[in-house]
Parts: sequence; C-alpha cells; structure tokens
Amino acid sequence: MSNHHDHSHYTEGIMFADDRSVDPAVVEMLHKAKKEHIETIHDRYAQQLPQCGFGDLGICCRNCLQGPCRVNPFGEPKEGICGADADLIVARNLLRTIVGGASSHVDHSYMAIHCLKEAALGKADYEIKGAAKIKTVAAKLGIPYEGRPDNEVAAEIADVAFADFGNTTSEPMRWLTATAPQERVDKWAELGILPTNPDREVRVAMHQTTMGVDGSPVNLLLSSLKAGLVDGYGGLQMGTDVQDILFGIPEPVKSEANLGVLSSDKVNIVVHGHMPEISEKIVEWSKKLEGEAIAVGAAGIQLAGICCSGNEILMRQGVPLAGNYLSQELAIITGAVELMVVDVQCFMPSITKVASCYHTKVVTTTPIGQLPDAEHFPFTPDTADEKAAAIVRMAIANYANRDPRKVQIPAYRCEAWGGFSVESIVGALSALDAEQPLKPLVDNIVAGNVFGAVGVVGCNNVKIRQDYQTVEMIKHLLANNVLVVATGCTAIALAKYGFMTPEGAEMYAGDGLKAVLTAVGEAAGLGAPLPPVLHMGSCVDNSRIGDLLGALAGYLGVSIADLPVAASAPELQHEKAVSIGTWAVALGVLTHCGVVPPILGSPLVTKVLTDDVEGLVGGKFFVELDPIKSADIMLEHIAAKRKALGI
Ligand code: NFS
Ligand code: SF4
Repeated sequence: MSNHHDHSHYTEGIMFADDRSVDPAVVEMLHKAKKEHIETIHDRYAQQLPQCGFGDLGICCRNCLQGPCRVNPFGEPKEGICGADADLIVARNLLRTIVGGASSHVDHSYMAIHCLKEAALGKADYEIKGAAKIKTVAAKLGIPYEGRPDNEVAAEIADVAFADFGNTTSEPMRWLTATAPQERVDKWAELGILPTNPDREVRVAMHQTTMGVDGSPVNLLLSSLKAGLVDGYGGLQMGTDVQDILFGIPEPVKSEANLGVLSSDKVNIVVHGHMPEISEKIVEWSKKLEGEAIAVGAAGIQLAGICCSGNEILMRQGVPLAGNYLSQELAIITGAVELMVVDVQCFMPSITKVASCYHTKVVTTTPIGQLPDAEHFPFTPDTADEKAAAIVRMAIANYANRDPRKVQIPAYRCEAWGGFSVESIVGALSALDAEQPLKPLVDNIVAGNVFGAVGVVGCNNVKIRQDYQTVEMIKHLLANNVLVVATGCTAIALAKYGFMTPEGAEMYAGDGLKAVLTAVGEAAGLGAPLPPVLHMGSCVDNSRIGDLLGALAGYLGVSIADLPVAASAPELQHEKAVSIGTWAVALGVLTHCGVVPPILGSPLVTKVLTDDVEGLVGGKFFVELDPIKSADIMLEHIAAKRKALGI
C-alpha cells in the first residue's frame, strides 16, 4: 500500500464548512484534513448525496433473489414481487435492524462471559476485581455465595449466563427474570415477548423475516420488542454485570476529554471499539512499559479513548477521552498517534486509509473485526498479556517515525468526571440518608427541585452537525432542572463541553437542580457539586440506567412507565442504538430519536411505534430533529407523569 491514498474522491471544500461540528477541535482538524487532502467521512457522505429515498423510507427489500423490490409511496407499485406491501417490508427491515444491534451486544456479552469463566478457572491473564459485584449478581441469580471463594461463585455465575445460551426450553432467560423488575416481566409475559435464549431469538427473528414467512406487520413489531429485550438482557445487562465482576464497579473519577488530551511528547495510543477485555490490558501494559517509552526519548505513554472503549476505561481507569464516533479519523489526522487499537463495532474501515497518510499503525484484535491494512493481534483470555505488551511495544517503536511537520494537536481539552455506576450514585446519596439512599433524590423530585430525569445515549451521525443536538437539548433540560445521565458517544459529546464537571452545575443547571447537586456533592465529600450530567459509561452500560430506573420504581412502588423520566438518542447512527431504544420503550420509557429512522414509508409501523405501543408497554418513540422542541416534548411528558403521580 502506498503512503498516499487515492485523492480522487476528495471533495474540494463542500463538506468542510464549520457547520459539520460544534467542536472547535474537530473543525480545526477538518481544516487540517482539507489542507493535507485527506478524505474523511464528511467527503464520503457528500458523495452519497442525494441518498436513496426508498432506503430512507425503509421501503426497499432484498430479502430474496427475485428482488430487489421497492414500493412507491406516491403511486404504483404498492407491493413487491411476492406481494409484500410497505408495512410488511418496513416491519421486516426494522426487525432485522434491531436483531443486528442486539446480536452485537449479545456477542459482546458472550465474549465477556467466556473471559470471566476462564479467569475464574485460573486459565486467563485476568484477575477478578469486582468482588462486591459477585455478591450482588449471585444474590439476584439465587446462587449461594456466603463462605465460598469468589472464583468459585464467579464460575457459577458464568455458567448461569452460558445456560441462557443453551436454553432449549420455553422458559424465559434467567438473566432477564433475575434482573428486570417483576412488574415488567409480568407485562412482557402477558404480551408473549419474553425471550428464551438470546442466540435462538436472533435465529428465529432472521427466519421470521425471510421471504414467505411472517406476513403480519404487527406480529413482526411484537418480535421487534422482543428483540429489544434480547439486547437489554442478553446484551447490556449481562455484559455490564459480567464486566463489573471482571474489572470492578466504576467509581467517580476525574479525567479530561477532547483531542487536546493527546500529547506532543509522549507515545500516544488510542483505544477504540468496545471490549474492556482488550482496553483494560492496553491500560495495564502502558503503565508497565512506560520506562521503555522513556528510553526511546518520549516523555511517557499517553492513552486516550474513542467511542465506548474510551468510555469503559474512563469509567474504571480515568483514561481521558479523545473523542466520539465522528472524531475517530481526526485523532489520526493530528499526526500524533503512534497506534490505534480496535476490537469490534463502530471503527470505520476508512481508518487504515487515513493512517496510511501518517505514521500511525492500526491494530485489530478480534477474529471478526479485521482490516486489510492493519496489524492483527487476535486476543484470547490466555494470551492477553502477551498481545497487549506487543501492541504497546509496537507503539513505542513507532514513536521515532512521527513526523513533527505533520503534527497539530488542537488545544482543546475539558475536565470531565466519569464513573457514575448505580452503586456510586447510591453511595453518594447515602451520605444524605444511609438507611434509604434513594429517599433524598425522590424527596427532591417530589418537591420539584429535580423536575425529572433524562437518559441521553447513542452516537454521532454524519447526517447532522456533530454534538449540536445533544448539547442544545441538554442545556435546555438542565435549565429546567432535569437531572441528566449519559452513556455512549453522547456522553463523550457532553464531556467535551464541561457538562461533567462540578462547575457545570453552576453553568447549566437550574436553581433547584443546582441546590440538590451541591448538597449531594458536599455530603459525599467531593467538596463541590455533583456534575449535572452523570457519565454512566458505554452503550452496554445503558443497563445501569435500567437498574437505576428499576430501583426508583421499586422504591416508589410504581412501574418504570409511571416515572417522570425520558430517554433520548439525539444523534443515533448504529443498529445498536435502535435496539437499545426498543428496549427502553419496552421498559416503559418515552424515547426520542433525533435522526429519522427508516420507517416512515409505513404509516402502520410509524403509528404503532410512535403511538399504539404506549398502550402495550407504556413507552413509545418520538422523532424530532429540533433540539429545543425535543427537550420541550420530554418536559411535557415529565410534567404529565408528575401529575399522574400526584406530585
Ligand atoms: Ni453506542 Fe458505543 Fe458510539 Fe453509537 Fe458506536 S461507539 S456502542 S453505537 S457510535 S454510541
Ligand atoms: Fe421482493 Fe418479496 Fe423478495 Fe422482498 S421478499 S425481494 S419484496 S419478492
């Protein structure tokens, strides 16, 4: 591969206006990319315009070789060759999208369980660090733990998880029934959407959507809700519980965010993807091998995270965040990155091409996540140390190849706190009431100091200006005394602008919320207010938000559907975001999408998801592209829920 990529696709200027992002570091790097003729996602997006209207509406089908078929929303044909109409095609496509997302998370969680089992048996390079989580998870699963060695209990927990994957009965997933609120489990049982075995559910849904099987859009939509639960419990909940057992429960930690965290005189290693099994080892070996970096003339090793790998190691290790999804190519374009290591999900195939214009090495680490021009170091639980050491050494050796003329690190970095697990939030609240930690929060909600809560989750999407919807929407919610929790790439967005600092309470929160954040922060010994946006982790960590909602509903003796809360994915991009959103709706939460999902070609599917489904589960979707209007809809919803609760 040549050092210079083919510039023929480079679009002179048109996508480089400053309206691509609200982040000045990103704008600076886009200008650098332009100067150096480096093609980015924005150029490739421009080449796709105008995007296909049939695809946009979700009304094209390639599910058999008689197709592709598309229906005409304004005339004929109204059906594909087999007779499938727009409602059916959209419903089938949607289920496949959700299954795509769910299978990513389920596979993620499976890899974590495998690692836990090997670690528990002493056959892996990992020590089990989350003793406290072993007890809480064992208690939920009904596994005895008193007086037993941690590793033995951990192995049994892994076996219970694996048993869900081997479940050939019609019994629901044990991990779901053990961790979801009983009221929800009953509701889902009533609707016939309790998943049995996550792998089997993925298979069945793929079968159901092939040519000539399910012709009922409504039945397909029920299966979509079920697939959301597969994601929620076979992916998010199982994955997070197991990762907390392996790597420990996150605790509040101070760090920084944005491209300025990269160092001009250290070996920079960027960790990108999703699996803490990989990223935790890179952190460990970067510390161990710092002396070797100093020996080659660097000032040390600087780690920085992109996407959810970044969130995972921020939460547990305080490693700073370089940026979110739309910043991945730009980290390389700083010219200062010695090595980017990826595992699965959300790393663009373009990164090796961008890296080829600099000295940056790209390393892949899983059998299913390879890139043709990357170095491949397939991780296994028993070779993780060897692989991680080799990767860090490769980065150190590459430091000599950095070309100072190409280096430009934007001078933007912002303090950001992470590590707000449910356990650490409850820990902070228990400084106010040790007996009933949730009471102070609930009392403040009742008193109106905290109007409600919103979980803001999900991605960036090149179709819209990076971070814009997220930031403007959250400002408006905070000013109206809504407590915000965040995960995924939107959490990284908010980390970059001071929403995750104590000063953020002063800058953004309304008076009622500010007073509560100050009282909790001081009682918990932070010496400052809690940040107004609590970073709860990666997308898999959305189960933490589910746990928090379940705990609040349990404390109040109501359904999650009755709580004055909402969820939002202002910039969703990935199939995973759609499946997470579907789980949130099934939990009973009003869920905002800031990007139009490809369903509008079906009036039926659109109506069910944005209206009728509320009668079934209490939650529904709404789509709104304007950040202030989105926030206002959530505020109205919260007001209605407060009224129904009589507060
Ligand atoms: Ni979530 Fe996290 Fe980011 Fe979106 Fe991708 S990294 S798993 S999918 S783009 S938030
Ligand atoms: Fe066309 Fe039906 Fe085949 Fe889809 S399944 S491609 S609508 S014939």
